[in-house]
Amino acid sequence: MSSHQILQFRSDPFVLSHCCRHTRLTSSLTLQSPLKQPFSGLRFRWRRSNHGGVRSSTTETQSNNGNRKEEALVSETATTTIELKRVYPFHEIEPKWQRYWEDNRTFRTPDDVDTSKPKFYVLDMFPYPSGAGLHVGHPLGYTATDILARLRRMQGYNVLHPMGWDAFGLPAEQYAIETGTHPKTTTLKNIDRFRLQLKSLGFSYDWDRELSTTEPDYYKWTQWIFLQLYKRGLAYQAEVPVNWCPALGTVLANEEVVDGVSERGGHPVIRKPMRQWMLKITAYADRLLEDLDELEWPESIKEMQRNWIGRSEGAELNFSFLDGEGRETDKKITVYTTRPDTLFGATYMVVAPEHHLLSYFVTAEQTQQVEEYKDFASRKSDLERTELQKDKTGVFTGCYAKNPANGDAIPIWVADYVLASYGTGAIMAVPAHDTRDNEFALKYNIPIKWVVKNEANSSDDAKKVYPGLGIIENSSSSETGLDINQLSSKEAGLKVIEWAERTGNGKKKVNYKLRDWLFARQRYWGEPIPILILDESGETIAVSESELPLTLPELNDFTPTGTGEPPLSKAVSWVNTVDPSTEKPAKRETSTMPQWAGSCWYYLRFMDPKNPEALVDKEKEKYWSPVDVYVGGAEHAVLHLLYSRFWHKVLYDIGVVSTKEPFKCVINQGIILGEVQYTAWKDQEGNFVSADTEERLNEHQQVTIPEEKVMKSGDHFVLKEDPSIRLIPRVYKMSKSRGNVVNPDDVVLEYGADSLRLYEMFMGPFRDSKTWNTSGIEGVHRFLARTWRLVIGLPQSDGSFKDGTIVTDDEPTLEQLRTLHKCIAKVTEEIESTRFNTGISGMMEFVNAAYKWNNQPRRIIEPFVLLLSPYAPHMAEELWSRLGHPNSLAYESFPKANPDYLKNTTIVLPVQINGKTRGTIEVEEGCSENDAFVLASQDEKLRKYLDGQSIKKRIYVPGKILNVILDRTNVKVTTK
Ligand code: ANZ
Repeated sequence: MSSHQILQFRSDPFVLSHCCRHTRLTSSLTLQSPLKQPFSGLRFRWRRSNHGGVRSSTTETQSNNGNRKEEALVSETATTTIELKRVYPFHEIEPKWQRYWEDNRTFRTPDDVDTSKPKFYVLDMFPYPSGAGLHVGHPLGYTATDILARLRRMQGYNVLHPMGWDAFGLPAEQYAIETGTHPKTTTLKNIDRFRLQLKSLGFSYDWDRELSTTEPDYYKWTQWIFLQLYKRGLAYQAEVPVNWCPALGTVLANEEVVDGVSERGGHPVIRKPMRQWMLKITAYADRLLEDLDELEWPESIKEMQRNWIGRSEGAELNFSFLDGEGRETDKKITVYTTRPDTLFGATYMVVAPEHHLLSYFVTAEQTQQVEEYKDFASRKSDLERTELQKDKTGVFTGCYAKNPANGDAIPIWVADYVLASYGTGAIMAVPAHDTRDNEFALKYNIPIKWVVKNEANSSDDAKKVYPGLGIIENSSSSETGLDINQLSSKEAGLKVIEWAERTGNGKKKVNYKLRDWLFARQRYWGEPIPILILDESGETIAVSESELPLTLPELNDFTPTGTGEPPLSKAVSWVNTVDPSTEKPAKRETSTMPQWAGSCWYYLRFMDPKNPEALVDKEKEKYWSPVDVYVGGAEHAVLHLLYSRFWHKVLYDIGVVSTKEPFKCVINQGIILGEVQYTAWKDQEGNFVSADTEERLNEHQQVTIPEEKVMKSGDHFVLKEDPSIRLIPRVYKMSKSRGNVVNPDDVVLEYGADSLRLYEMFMGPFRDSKTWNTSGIEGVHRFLARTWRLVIGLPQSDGSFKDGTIVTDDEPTLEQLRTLHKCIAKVTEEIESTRFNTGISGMMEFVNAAYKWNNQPRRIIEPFVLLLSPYAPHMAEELWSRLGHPNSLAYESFPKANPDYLKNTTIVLPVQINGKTRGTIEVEEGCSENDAFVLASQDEKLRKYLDGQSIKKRIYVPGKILNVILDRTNVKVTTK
């Protein structure tokens, strides 16, 4: 962790060291194990504060009757150690309650829940257990779902809140290639670490339902789903281009290719067609689109999904191929266009370099050039090819086709801005009305013909590309009889389609951007695809369902084969088999499923994780479906959610699930960015140069300034020691290379899990991105410590806390009840609206108010502890148990706000001075005499009567009047 960390844990005993900013003294102190000996005699010195100075800190003193006064304990000049009164024994409490929950299986959701009760299924996007362990970004979503789960449990719902591992994938395989460690070994080790870390944060998962996508019991059903897709023609094989790296002799995933070269080694990567398994997600495109409307998802995700599916309406039009003499042949090139109204403006055609008929359209003279171009294009990704700002390239094929609208012969080009995978892989190019075609035509001197009039057009714009709609011109032909002049684009488009359908020149067509899903990887660490290929015929045969799971064979060598064959082909005795039904020799499919597979349906298995007979029991599925709240990163807004919706719909069609959609509500948590870093510049002599200098900053040396040396000046940040030096604050994503990654383990050790949970929720609105700030944790940590002392009392002289609490059995006052019920209403509403940060503010207000009370009645404090429990469950459990409850509070009823105590209660109180009404004040209904008097003396109008006067008597009738009788001997004579 960063340099200002105050606790450094060494083995045992551990050391607490810290630094006092002003005195520059550092002290360190050896402790017993914190679990055994909590804080007795523990001393510390103040930490760096947010504002740089030592905080003028306060703590409470407590008189015998429980009265407290906050009093200043240390000042800026404090130099020596002071007693640690801010903290509470979280080191003791947290492991204790984690053990309790584990031993009692507190959060187990039994198989046979009482289904007459309402259900709440709250799910986290399960993590890939990477070697790096948990990141502070993980607990953000996990704390939010945990708060929801805990709230709903206490509100009487049956809650399903599970956790598992999306554990197949590339990093474990790459590690295996480098070190020889089996991916399974690495994966299990990482899972153990993740589990331990999650448990240390007190999440209320039902660990009995834990699953890993890599376990045969689980992937048996992933394979089973694949077989259902295969049987329905939704899984098929096709030649598709893959990233092939000749030097590494392997197929690479998109993320392993950076700028056309392999991430490992920097070798060239080309696109090469390969026979691959595909899933026909396009068959579900319409339903995936339509059903979005019913979902309570953020509009932004729905829009991303709509764009990804990319439905467009247009036409397929046929252009006849002309032979060498310009005669029409019966060979057709079919194009897809969304602008049939521009047909008369098509002055050339383009086919994609991979178009299946391309070799047919090339003249002998152009063959070499076209072949070279195909090779050139194969080295680019689709993204590079279609980027608008990229220079367009292409080659003339030497051949022509006939524009069906007017009979013109137009040249056929090959160019890589047309993709083989979209539409028909060929376009009619209309350079007057399509930007890319326009660029291309200008570059290669191809005629441009304007056919759509822009009504708002000025004469200057006449020769510019106009992609909009308008009125059609230059669009009639006596030869074909088609005339669309003067029609609007829309009318003209419909007329062209109608004409094309009538004359056999084309048809209406809906297209989708969505492509079928490439469902195979040439990798070891994935689910085997349960398919056999007969040696003789090459026919594919589904492995029988009774043979599932088809387990991944053991392998010691994970390196690529060099031929493009997947590593599984090395498991020769596994690969070579016979088809049990015909006894014909066959080979097993050696590609494995992509990492997306296991995460497509895991939410179903959590409902019934151990079922050997079915993917999920029908009754259980009916009860628990759909997932009520699904929380995860926005990076999964498109593919993961789309793929699982697709599988879910297939499972719905075959009667495995009862709902059309898997996830009722999806929430994306924001990203946690690293702490703000302040940059300054120094010249050659080592003097600081202000960031607003005229000089060029990049000629100077850049230095990072620690936060405590920085202060704010107006809208800028400056050096504290020299405010004329302006600094630049920057925020970066947390990354290893930047060294700004915060490890949650460190935070838990230093502040406790409850503080981490609370801090992550308090950082800002849940969905927003936010920057990490360690002093922010100190703030919530102090709040927890205050809450602890509110209920338990102050530490004893040796620093330890008494058992039990200082709570009394007094009847609560009206004011106390009002404060509590306002807090209940606020916390409940804020949690239910996933505004977790403002829920915490509500609790902070309560604690502040409660510190002013003379007593802490049980009827107030107990409900407050319950309110706190979803956020800070360890502390809440401990307080609950000290309040005399033998059982966990996890299933206690969540407090309900009584509306009687929520009414607006301020009243206008007349104030008399010596019997004369001199003004009014606004007070809370149950306001005490003292508070009313304080308010009166602060009132601008009343102040002049009261300032400097001695008071003889106060007569207070609550809710009616405050009369202040001044001491006559001291009456100030006023002129009024
Ligand atoms: C003629 C035309 C004229 C077009 C015009 C547009 C504007 P969306 O809306 O995304 O579906 N197109 C068709 N297939 C293509 C492919 N495989 N690769 C690249 N571009 C392709 O886009 C459909 C439009 O994109 C089609 O309509 C076609 O160009 C182009 F003024 O046809 B249009």
